[in-house]
Amino acid sequence: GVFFPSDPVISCAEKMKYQSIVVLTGAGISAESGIRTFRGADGLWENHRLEDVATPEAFIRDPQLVQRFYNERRRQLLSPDIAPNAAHRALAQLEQNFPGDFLLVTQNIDDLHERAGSRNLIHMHGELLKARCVISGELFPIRSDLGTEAVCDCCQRGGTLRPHVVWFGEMPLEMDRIYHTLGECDLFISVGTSGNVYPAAGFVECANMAGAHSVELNLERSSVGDAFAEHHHGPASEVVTAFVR
Ligand code: BJW
Repeated sequence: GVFFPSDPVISCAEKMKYQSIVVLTGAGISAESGIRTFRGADGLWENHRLEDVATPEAFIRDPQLVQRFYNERRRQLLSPDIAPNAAHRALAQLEQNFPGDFLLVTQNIDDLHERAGSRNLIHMHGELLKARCVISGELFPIRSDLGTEAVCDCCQRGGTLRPHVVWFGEMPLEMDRIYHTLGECDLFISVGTSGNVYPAAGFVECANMAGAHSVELNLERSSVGDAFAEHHHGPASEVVTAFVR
């Protein structure tokens, strides 16, 4: 339906009626910051489908290709023209002002939520600015190119560092904590995700089963749009800002 940004959907009084909010975000929230989404018209990278670079099989087959994909995205994320937008800031503000429990679960591997000031945040698909040793599991900050020959600080061996991201077929991170919080939330808000990738696409059903009110904020209706009780369609910078005002 038509959404008037002047309607304060979660007004101060509204906010008080909820005790526990879970917000799920996807690539759409970072689109207006200049970071490409995955399944948009320009969703290909060097003519490779996402499924050809974001899998453990791809990393075994062609580690250079996969490292290049993430090195390029790391370079872009750290370029001076990339910054959080109004939607990231609005969620950080909501967290700060909300008196109850607040958890932000992002599928994004960028750090724009942190830069906007979000605190209680789970990166369920990992973080672009970290590398992980496949032997020890130890994490290392990485702000430049990761090479296939990089030597790991913990085991002093080459070739053990991989991007700290969750590929298809791998278990997303901190799922116990996410499901536990979903089971107790009374408001679930989904922002900028197409609803094509599980388990995140199923979170709305968990929230519904817990009796929560569910709201979809996205450019368009997502693949799991029917599961939401309330929808506001438009660019995240507008709909999120208006919703949490
Ligand atoms: C805007 C906007 C603006 C644009 N404002 N909005 C159940 C059924 C079927 C399959 C499965 C299932 N359960 C598991 C699977 C398999 C698989 C899966 O889901 N496959 C599907 C493709 C069918 N899932 C997995 O493998 C997951 N693991 C798992 O389930 O483990 C369990 C297990 C493991 C082992 C044994 C047994 C069980 C892992 C999924 C990992 C996903 N990884 C990626 C890559 C991460 C690293 C990287 O970034 O490179 O994560 S894939 C990619 O998709 C990335 C994203 O986080 C994820 C979601 O994408 P997102 O955020 O929704 O982006 P888009 O582009 O799709 O959508 C953007 C939306 O924004 C659109 O709607 C736009 O309209 C909108 N938009 N501009 C507001 N300005």
